[in-house]
Amino acid sequence: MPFVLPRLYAITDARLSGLSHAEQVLRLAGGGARLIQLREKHRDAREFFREAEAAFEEARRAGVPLIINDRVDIALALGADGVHLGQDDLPPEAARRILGERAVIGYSTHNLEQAVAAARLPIDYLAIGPIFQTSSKDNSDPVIGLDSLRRVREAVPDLPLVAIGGITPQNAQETLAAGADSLAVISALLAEPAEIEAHTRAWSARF
Ligand code: 3NM
Repeated sequence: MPFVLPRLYAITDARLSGLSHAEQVLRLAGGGARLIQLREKHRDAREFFREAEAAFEEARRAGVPLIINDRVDIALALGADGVHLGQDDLPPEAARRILGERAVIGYSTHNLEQAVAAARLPIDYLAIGPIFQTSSKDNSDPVIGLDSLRRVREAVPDLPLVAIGGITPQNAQETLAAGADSLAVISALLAEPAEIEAHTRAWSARF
């Protein structure tokens, strides 16, 4: 059975929010998030693992699936629901061998060619971006825009598709209309830490 993505795909960012991953999970889940990815680009494996353990506990308590960005080892050690891989991480085939059939494996792509190639991989969903300008990713790939998103949707009709990069309440509707099944969001949820729950609730209610 294909993995069904919720409309909102929340991603943590400890630098932007100034909060632990566990606290972000608590607030995002409190606002109704139905899927959360832990993304940590600045800590070593030991520190990230410790944080991820605490965050996983919160996610389990809230009944929200948790996906680990980049780190197959941490996903496996935690027993997390899955992993999200970039173009420079372990290949999805290897992650599948390690994590097994039941794990959710997502994969980042940044242009049509990568997205088409990804359709042959053992993945559960495809991410494409950045759709719009973003300041949440270092060395981000060129912005691809909604037209490219439409082309990816046409070329890869059968894989669940996550749009990422610069998605806000203002452009969310047109991003869904261009073919995204789900919207991955960092700053529009986390930039005001005191409002994470309220913003997540507003997104969840609207989409
Ligand atoms: N990946 P925001 S863009 C983590 O293009 C990430 O693959 C991207 O954050 C990609 O919602 C991005 O703040 C940052 O723009 C998304």
